[in-house]
Amino acid sequence: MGIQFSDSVRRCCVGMIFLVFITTGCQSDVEALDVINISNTPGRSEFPAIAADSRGYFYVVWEERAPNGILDIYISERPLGGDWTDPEYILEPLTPQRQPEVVVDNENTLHVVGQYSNPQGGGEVLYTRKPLNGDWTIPEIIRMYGAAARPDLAVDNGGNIHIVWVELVGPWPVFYAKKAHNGSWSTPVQISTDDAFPWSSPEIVVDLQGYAHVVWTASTQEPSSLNWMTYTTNAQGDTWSSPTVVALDSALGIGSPTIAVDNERTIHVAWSQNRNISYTFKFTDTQWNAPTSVCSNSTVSEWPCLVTDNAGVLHLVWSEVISELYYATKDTGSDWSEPDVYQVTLYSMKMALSTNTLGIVFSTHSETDTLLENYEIFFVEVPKK
Ligand SMILES: [Ca+2]
Ligand SMILES: [Ca+2]
Repeated sequence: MGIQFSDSVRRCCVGMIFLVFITTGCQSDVEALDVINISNTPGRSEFPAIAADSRGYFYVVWEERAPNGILDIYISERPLGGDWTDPEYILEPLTPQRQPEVVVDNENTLHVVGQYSNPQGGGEVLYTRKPLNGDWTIPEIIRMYGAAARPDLAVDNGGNIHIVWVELVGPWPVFYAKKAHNGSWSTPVQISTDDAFPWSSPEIVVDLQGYAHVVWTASTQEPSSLNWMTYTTNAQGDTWSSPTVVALDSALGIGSPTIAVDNERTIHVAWSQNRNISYTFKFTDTQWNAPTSVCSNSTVSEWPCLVTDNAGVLHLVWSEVISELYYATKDTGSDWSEPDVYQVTLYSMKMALSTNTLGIVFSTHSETDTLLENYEIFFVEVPKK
């Protein structure tokens, strides 16, 4: 009996060693990161977004619920080699404002969108911009059904602003509108179909020619276990293509879509599926390639963020079991690199690429907040590979 017991223990240990080997298959050395609390406010700080300008500044906006209940969009910025500024609100008294997004154009003008609730309680998209060394402009309001939510924006090389958002009515249509540089807003157009009920907020990028590319996750409105990634573009002569399916999952497993487009107009998409991060791409005039897994392991990989740089290199970060940040790159024609691994507890995140670093923001409660009410905005910086 004793010998059999030892044998089974030995088999078990060999199995465990093998399992450890498997589960750490895409890992390298783990490095610690400085986690900076850039909000430090008594209110609940959530929904951060980040952008970087050509001077190496990072800008972070977020939704701040002050102790008096007022919801406002706050901003903090950090010059290259400097410290974060004290948070300040962008606009008052046009509140409540929620769910901000920020981009920087090639003149280093900041552009911000958010969701604004008008005095009648209707949801509208709010837009404002701030030229370098200037002030925020009087906000412009884009209104459709009074149920706007989760806007996203992108700016092209010509300074045109492209926005997408969801109206929470009927089949939750996804809308797009464009503002010409120093011009006015176009009439919003619906870019979703009625049978593709959006699950996630739409994500938009623009290419060098100024065309927009949009993804979101969708399902049918009827109870079903099927969900999919939807893509559409206006790259065919300003008319929007019928949304196409990038990837499908039979157990509602697709989430967190993230999209990038490079200077060759190749469109890249990543998302979370079956505890892993999936990736695929297409050229402007071809179909989507079959999705591949960026880094297959048994642990939970989620919240991917994808950007491309001017050299066409893809930079992808994601969270591994919440406690680690993985960072992989992909050069044109190559496979994904072995990920760099950083020890940091983070949740749903946003990322911006600066000259030599990635800036990453996320929201969670502070360590001293035992009631889990005072959420803060945290920033970490990772050397660019
Ligand atoms: Ca706070
Ligand atoms: Ca995994």
